[in-house]
Amino acid sequence: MDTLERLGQAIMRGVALGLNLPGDYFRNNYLQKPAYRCITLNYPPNHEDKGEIKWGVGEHTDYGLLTILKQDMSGGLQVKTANDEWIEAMPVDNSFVVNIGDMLQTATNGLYVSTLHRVQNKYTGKNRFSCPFFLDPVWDAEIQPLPTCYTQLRENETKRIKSERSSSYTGNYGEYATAKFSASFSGTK
Ligand SMILES: O=C(O)CCC(=O)C(=O)O
Repeated sequence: MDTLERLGQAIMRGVALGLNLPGDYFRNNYLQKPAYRCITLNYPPNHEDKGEIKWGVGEHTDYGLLTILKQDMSGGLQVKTANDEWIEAMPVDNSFVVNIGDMLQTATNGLYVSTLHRVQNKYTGKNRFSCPFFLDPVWDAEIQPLPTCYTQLRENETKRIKSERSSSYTGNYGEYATAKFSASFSGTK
């Protein structure tokens, strides 16, 4: 966990510098005590049932700043491009996938887009395992556009940013995460 947190902080340092902010900006403002979580996911083999595709996890974005994902070599992770096309994020041995989360989209005023993704374990006939590490802001962080991002809302933003989700959201991260969690799991017991 400590190593992954250090990796996440290092990536966020690069993000800050790329946004013309001091390298320690995220560490000092959002990640003093990050709310990180690491979970292990097991996807049973997935076959089409009467022509209906069964998703191991349906399309969604992650709540926080970054997700650092270790997947096994099964394949099946798909991400949506800016052209609204689903593409396979095929596993590369000894590597991580890094997904942008909703809070980084909000903080950059839509300059960086949170990654819509989904999983279908359909290639190997065996269980698929993955291990995402979610690097989220401190629970009470106020999330709003960064000082260097007020005017950076790009004209070529994708439709999905304009229409939904978090780029219009400002407020407390904990409230956002709780509301999104409740909406995702409403109706479940
Ligand atoms: O298992 C995967 O590859 C993706 C897991 C996932 O949906 C997530 O990290 O939010």
